[in-house]
Amino acid sequence: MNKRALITGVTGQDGSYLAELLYSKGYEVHGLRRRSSTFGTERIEHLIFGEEPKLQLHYGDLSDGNGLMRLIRELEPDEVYNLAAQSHVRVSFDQPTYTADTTAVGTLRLLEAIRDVQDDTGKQIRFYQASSSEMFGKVVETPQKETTPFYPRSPYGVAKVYSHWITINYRESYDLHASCGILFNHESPRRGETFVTRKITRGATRIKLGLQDKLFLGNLDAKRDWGFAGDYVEAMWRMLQQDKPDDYVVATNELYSVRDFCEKTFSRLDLDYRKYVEIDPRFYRPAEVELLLGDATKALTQLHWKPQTSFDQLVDMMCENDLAMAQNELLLTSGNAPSSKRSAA
Ligand code: NAP
Ligand code: G4F
Repeated sequence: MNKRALITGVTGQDGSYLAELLYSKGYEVHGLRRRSSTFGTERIEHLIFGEEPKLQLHYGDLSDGNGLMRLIRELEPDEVYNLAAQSHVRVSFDQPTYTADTTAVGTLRLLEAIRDVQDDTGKQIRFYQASSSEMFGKVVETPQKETTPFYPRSPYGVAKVYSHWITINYRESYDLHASCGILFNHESPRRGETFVTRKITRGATRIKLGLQDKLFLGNLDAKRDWGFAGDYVEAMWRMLQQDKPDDYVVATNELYSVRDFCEKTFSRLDLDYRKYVEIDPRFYRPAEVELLLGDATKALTQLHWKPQTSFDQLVDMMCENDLAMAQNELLLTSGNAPSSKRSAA
C-alpha cells in the first residue's frame, strides 16, 4: 500500500517541492493549509487541480491543537513533515508572541496530536521537524555542525530552538521516530519575495526591464550558506527513511555575502549593482546573524545526501524565472499580457 504523508506549510517554498517529491515516490500526499482571504496556493496549483489531484488539502492551523488532533486521527499518516512556521526573521522582531505561538508551541501541538494517535492506535507516525541554522545565531564555532551549541539572535531563532528540543524530548520520552533537519538557507524561484535572495533577483530583473529604479536592502555584509530548496527536500525525506531517528545539518559548505549575491545577479544581467542598490536602515535587524556556514558531513555519510545545484546555477535559475515574470509584468502594463499568472517554477 502507498505510504501516506501530511505536510504542514505545504503552500510555502519547501512544502511545494516536498509535495512534488513525495508524489513522485508514490505517496498519497496531504497538506495543511490555513484559511486566508486569498487563495495563497500559487506554488501548488499544478498539484491540486486537474483530473487526478496529486495533493489533497485540509484546512488547519498550528495555533489550533484540536484541529490538528482531529486531522491526524482521520488521516493516520505514516509520515508528518512539519514545515509550517512564521519563517521570517525580521518579522519575528515585530511579532514575537505570534512567532512563538506558531513556530514554537505549534510544533508541540502537532507532537501531542501524533503522540495521542500513536498511543491510541499503535500506528507509528514518523515526524520531521524543520529546524534552522538560525538557531546557531551568533556562532560559537565555524563551520556549524550538529554538536555546535545554539546562540539564537531573534525571536524566530529562539522559537526554532524550542521546537528542536521539544522534538528531541518527545523522541526520547515517548519513543517517537522524530528527526530534525538543521537546514541552512535554501532558495529557489519559489522563494518568498521578502527574503533577500529573491528580493535581489526580483529587483534586479525589474530594474533591467525598466520597471523599477532602485533596490533598497539592509546589511550587505551578512554571509550565508545558500543552497537550492529542491535539493534540500530530498534530505528531509531521507531522514525519515532511516531505521533510527536523528538530527542532521543540511548545507553546501560554501559562503557568500549578500553583496556577492547582488554582484552575481546584477552582472548576470549586465548591470553594475553599485548603481542601483541603496541601503535602507529599515531592513537592519535589532540583532544580526553575521555568518552561517554549515558542515553537512553527517548527512553526506549517513544519508548519502549532497547538494546537486551550485551557487551559480541557483542564481541563474532564479534570474531566469524572475526575468520571465518581469517580462509578463511589462506586457501587462502595456495591456498585452499572455498570462497574469506567476510562474510556479
Ligand atoms: P515559507 O515559504 O515561509 O512557508 C511557511 C509555510 O508555513 C507556509 O505554507 C505558511 O502558510 C505556513 N504557515 C505559517 N503560519 C502557519 C500557521 N500558523 N499554521 C499553519 N501553517 C502556517 O517557508 P519555507 O522557506 O518553505 O521553509 C519551510 C520551513 O523550514 C519553515 O519552518 C522555516 O522556518 C524552515 N526553514 C527554512 C529555511 C530556508 O532557508 N528556507 C531554512 C531553515 C529552516 P501560508 O502560505 O498560509 O502563509
Ligand atoms: O533572506 P533572509 O531574510 O534570511 P535569514 O534571515 O537568514 O532567514 C532565512 O534563513 C533561515 C536559515 O538560516 C531560516 F530559518 C529562515 O526561515 C529564513 O528562511 O536574510 C539573509 C541576510 C540577513 O543577514 C539579512 O540581514 O540578508 C540580510 N539582508 C540584507 N538586506 C536582508 C535585506 N534580508 C532581507 N530579508 N531583506 C533585506 O532587504
